Amino acid sequence: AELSWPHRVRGAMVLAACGDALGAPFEGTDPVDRADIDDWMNRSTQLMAYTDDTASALVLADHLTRRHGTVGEDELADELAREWARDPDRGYGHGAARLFAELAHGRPWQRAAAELFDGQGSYGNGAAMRVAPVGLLPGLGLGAVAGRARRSAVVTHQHPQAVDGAVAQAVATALAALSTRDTPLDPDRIVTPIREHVDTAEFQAALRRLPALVNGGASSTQVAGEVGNGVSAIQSVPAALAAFLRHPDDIPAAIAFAIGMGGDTDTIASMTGALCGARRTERDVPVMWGLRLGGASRVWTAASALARLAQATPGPA
Ligand code: F2R
Ligand code: MG
Ligand code: MG
Ligand code: MG
Repeated sequence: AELSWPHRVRGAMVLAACGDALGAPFEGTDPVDRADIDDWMNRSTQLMAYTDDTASALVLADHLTRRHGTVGEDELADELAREWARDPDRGYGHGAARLFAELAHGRPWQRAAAELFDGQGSYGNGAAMRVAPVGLLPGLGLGAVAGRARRSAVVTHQHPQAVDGAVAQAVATALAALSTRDTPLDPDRIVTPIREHVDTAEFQAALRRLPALVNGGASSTQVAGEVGNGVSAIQSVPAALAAFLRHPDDIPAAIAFAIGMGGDTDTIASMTGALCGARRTERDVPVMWGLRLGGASRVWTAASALARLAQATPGPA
């Protein structure tokens, strides 16, 4: 029988944090050393630290819990900036750090976020890397998930591809959480509904090639070569989705695949972790990863509160 919904919420939150912490030492490395990844993932007993990805996902999870699943842009901008100010050394992007410093000085998010990168707005994956909690409350449907993802994104990321990245990752998380464990996943049946919710032609195109790549058994290196492994949303979000679709029911294999791509490894592994955890639940997360995760109790507390909300709101049982 399917495990109940709250287990999937805790699975996604905990595995997103573990993916972040497992990928962090390799961030910016390309190519990565497979033996080093294997040692760090499967043999090390060292403490591991989560980064900005998890710090901001926890802010969003707490935000949703407090607001019964809704997103309030002004409040969220303030909460993200306060988390950055409290703990600025978690490896934030340069644009993100500059933005949060401005928000902390009282500048409105609308203007500060729009002015980043010469007025283009950030196309980084910062809105996608924190968005999983939105996808874990799919009771009102995928359209509502997409809308909340958009609202949660624009407070920091105004480039349309960054917003699409958040929408795609949130909808993917919802679909993973709604999927039946151990029943083979058809990549087309995941990617098609995600494509219905993204706006830009560029993001559409980046997603369109995933099913063929995944069905063709592409390696980590091949996916990175085709899709990219960089800090932009348009590369890293499809990369994480590919890692999940290649190994939807094997958590260590999916995380190794994600880190094996190189590049933005903490973020790709974290987004992969959210998807795998939403499908598999927290019971399938390797116990040693949870023991090694610094700040695990903060993750568990936020995840459990969100899980209680998920159970209390409409949606799958
Ligand atoms: N920032 C990092 N990693 C590198 C530094 C960490 C280092 N290891 C350390 O020890 O401190 N990781 C984190 O940042 C990514 C999320 O980034 P976010 O939140 O989107 O930030 P930002 O600054 O807005 O965008 C990231 C970079 O993308 C480039 N960029 C974005 N928009 C651009 C545009 N319109 N034009 C040109 N470039 C643009 C810039 O280089 C930004 O700095 C995650 O990987 C997270 O783990
Ligand atoms: Mg990070
Ligand atoms: Mg509002
Ligand atoms: Mg990163």
